[in-house]
Amino acid sequence: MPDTKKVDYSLYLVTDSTPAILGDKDIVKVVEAALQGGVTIVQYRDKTSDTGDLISTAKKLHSVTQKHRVPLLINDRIDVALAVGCEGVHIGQDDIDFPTARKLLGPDAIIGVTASSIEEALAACKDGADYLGVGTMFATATKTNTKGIIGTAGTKEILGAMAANGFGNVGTVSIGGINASTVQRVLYQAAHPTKHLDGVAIVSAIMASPDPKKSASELLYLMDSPPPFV
Ligand code: TZP
Ligand code: MG
Repeated sequence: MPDTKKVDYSLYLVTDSTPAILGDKDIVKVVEAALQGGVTIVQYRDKTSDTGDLISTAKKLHSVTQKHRVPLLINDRIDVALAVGCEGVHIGQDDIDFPTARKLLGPDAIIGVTASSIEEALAACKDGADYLGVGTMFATATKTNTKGIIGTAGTKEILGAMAANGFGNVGTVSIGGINASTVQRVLYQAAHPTKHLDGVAIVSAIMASPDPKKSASELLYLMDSPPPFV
């Protein structure tokens, strides 16, 4: 990855627009508060809105992320990322293939891929993914159609395989069930001696919080503190 693409993955916010998580709050206000609390990268993930609404919301989100000098990625939708001119996309195993995404978005875009196994992780690294969303860490109500719950042990194996195959420089964020009660355990237990996680991806612990700014800053504080059981 070129140096110009240095990205801080440490506190990676994934949005959710469903009433169960967002309630009747304004997504842009929640994301802005989370940015004030220290979120370092944002993924706009919205599985239900039509293309016009996706583009209009993504444009609003992009103006707040730009203000905070934080990248905005779009889940699944290359077309939306291109329309908005944001920094990249996140794609799953069943979405557009990586080479096509890279061709459409160009070398400077940040492209992340979900990986649930060593095979998926290494394939995405070989394709040239900038980072991997590794998971699902723990079962979560936010996404029930997850392929596999891999826990800290599965995550550690993926990190070790990445480093062993020369992909230690590819970013990694863990996703699924990560909140203030689990974040320290995730970072500590999933760390492989040759590669540790670059960050954690969070949906409900920030998007559903009554105080997203406080929740984000608490998560960052916990990430910087050693777990109490060490
Ligand atoms: N992919 C795997 S788990 C997940 C996604 C998008 C949702 C994680 O949500 P939460 O609320 O942080 O557990
Ligand atoms: Mg997807």
